Amino acid sequence: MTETVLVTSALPYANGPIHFGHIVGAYLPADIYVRFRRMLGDDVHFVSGTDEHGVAITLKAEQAGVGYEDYVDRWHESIKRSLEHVGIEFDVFTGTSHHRNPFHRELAQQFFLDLKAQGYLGKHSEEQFFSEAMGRFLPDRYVEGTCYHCGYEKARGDECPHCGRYLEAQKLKDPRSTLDGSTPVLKETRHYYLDLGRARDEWLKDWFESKRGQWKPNVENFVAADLADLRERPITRDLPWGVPVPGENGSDDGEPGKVLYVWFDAPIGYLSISKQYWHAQGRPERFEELWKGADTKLYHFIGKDNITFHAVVFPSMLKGTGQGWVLPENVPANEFFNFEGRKFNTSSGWVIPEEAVADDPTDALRYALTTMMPETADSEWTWEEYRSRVNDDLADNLGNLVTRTLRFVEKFFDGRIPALGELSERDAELQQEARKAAAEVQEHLHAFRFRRACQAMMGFGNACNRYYDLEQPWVAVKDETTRSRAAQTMRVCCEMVRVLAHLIAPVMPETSTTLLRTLGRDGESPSFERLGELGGGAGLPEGEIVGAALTGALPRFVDPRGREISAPFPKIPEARIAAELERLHDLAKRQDAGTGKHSPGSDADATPVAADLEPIADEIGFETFAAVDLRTGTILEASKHPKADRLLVLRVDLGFETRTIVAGVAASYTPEELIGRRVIAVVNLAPRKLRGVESQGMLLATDDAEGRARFLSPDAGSPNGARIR
Ligand code: B3M
Ligand code: ZN
Repeated sequence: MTETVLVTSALPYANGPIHFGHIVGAYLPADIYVRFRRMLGDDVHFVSGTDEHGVAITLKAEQAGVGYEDYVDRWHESIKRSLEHVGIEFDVFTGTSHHRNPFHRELAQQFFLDLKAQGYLGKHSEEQFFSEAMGRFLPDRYVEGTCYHCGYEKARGDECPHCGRYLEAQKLKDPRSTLDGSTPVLKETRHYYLDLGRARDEWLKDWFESKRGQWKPNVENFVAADLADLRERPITRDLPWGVPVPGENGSDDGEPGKVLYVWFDAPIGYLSISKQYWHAQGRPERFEELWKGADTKLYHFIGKDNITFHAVVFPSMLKGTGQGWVLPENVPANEFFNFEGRKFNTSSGWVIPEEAVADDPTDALRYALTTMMPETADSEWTWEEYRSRVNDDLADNLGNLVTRTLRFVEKFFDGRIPALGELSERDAELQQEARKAAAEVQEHLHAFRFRRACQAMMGFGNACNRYYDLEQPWVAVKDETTRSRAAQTMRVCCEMVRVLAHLIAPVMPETSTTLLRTLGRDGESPSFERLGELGGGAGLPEGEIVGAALTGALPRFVDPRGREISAPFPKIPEARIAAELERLHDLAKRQDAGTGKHSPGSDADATPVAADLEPIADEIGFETFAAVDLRTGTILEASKHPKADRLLVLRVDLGFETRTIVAGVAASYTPEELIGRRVIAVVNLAPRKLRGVESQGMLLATDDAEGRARFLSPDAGSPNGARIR
């Protein structure tokens, strides 16, 4: 019986590039699952898009000096391209900001109003840190102070990295804002709260119990722990960017200056993106048919850090509206994926560079990533493992079978598929293997065991190669009396290549298509139906020319970029891996030096490299650079800011005048040591008040390995006021 299936992949934040850690967590498994369910004939709808709200995006756009919409647009495009590069094919991929998806705001507001009408929303005031310098509330994680558990001085408002405890920001000692260095004040603000406790008591716990044993153990354990300690959660924020809190009539001014918390609106994005799609298709009714369908099965593919929101909070929202939205059937979350022993980290460059794999077949990447997937525990990408999977599994196993079969048929049988004769015992055994593999692959994919599914595919490839070796067709073909046996062997091998082409389709869709085309089965849709049946209506037609779609005397393969290659999966040479490892080794050395960590063999005298290398900013024209007026100067006076511990007030001689400049360097320099210090100042920046003192410029500085500010100085000889160019 076919099913209606909704598959979602976590909406990536539109504030940075996506790397293989994300891909292997939530996108590749979803894409494989979608392709698999389609092979079964199910009606599948695959949705994702970018998550474009939240405080991080708001701040980053402001820091970059770009409008919120422009900022998210840039990352939206970049993320979309990266996902396409690994062959992730969504039905729809848009996002949650209003200009990209006009359905989102309204639907998120409707959720809010429905939850409110059902009595799920409370509203009350609490004190929150507020930066007077910036005129805005500070999210907990942007407040730093001394931990009230362990005394660690750089604890964050939401947790202490030293003792690992969760903190209540309001209780931090000596709080300071990490955004502007000011000492924040506590200020009252009113927010809406989602009553998760009520959801748990009324149905959530029972619902979860009913899922026990069906979800992955890593997910079940996580949710069980969440349910033990479930309280109300604030779902609004004081921010200028997001979905405005709606008024009763659905207007945008329910609470001026407040928006819905990003984790409230983001999962609604799955629905609003789908709604947008069906409207564009001219079938708007399809949206609710799917998302309220009694028989719809909903699957959320996510990484482990998103479990609570998808398995506890979002279901509570869906059900709490009383609108009959479908609840998730399963939340097959993955664990974390690392890269050569460390966390993926885009800003420090600890990622697999795109150019390092740009020439590899997409399917080689997809396959290798799938075999390394962090399905039940954290796992990692290593270059050695990648090389083994490509060389051993794809080149020596799958590729070898395909190449030698096609070449043999080409050479000895005019490239035509030989007739099918009586099955020998060995033929029948292999046929059994094919049926078994088909059953196993399906079983594993159904249970989200993607790694095991790959093993079953390759296990079958091995069985085929063994068959070929035992049959020795190269001997049989030489003798007239056994030539028909060689023909039968080749017929069986061709049939098995076809079986493999179907089995690998969810993981390696391009290769599947190429193989089917090679066997003259252009356009055959991958399926598990009657796999293993040979000839007749199910198998290959006799006399069909293999390699027909390909060129040259011997079968050739064409890679995704249209280049001819001699085998479907070229081997990765050892030297390539060595080069990648060397690059990482150097990077690790520099990073460890930068963070003051001792690494064996590191050169103590070498200039430390920034621990958190920032990516290079977008290219600018010379005019943009020239528009910044930089001058040399000398600090004449320095004193503490009367109201902000982080700030120093400096008087700087700029040759043409002396200016007051406020700098957030009190943690890095004493006022005394700065007097007489040569500096470089930006002199055409609009003046800005910092905690009541007007700053008439900015001094150039960078950070040292400990994160302390270091001023830049001109070489001796340049008078104050000289222009820097
Ligand atoms: N954007 C967090 C993340 O990218 C968040 C997921 C939203 S899914 C609705 O990990
Ligand atoms: Zn602590």
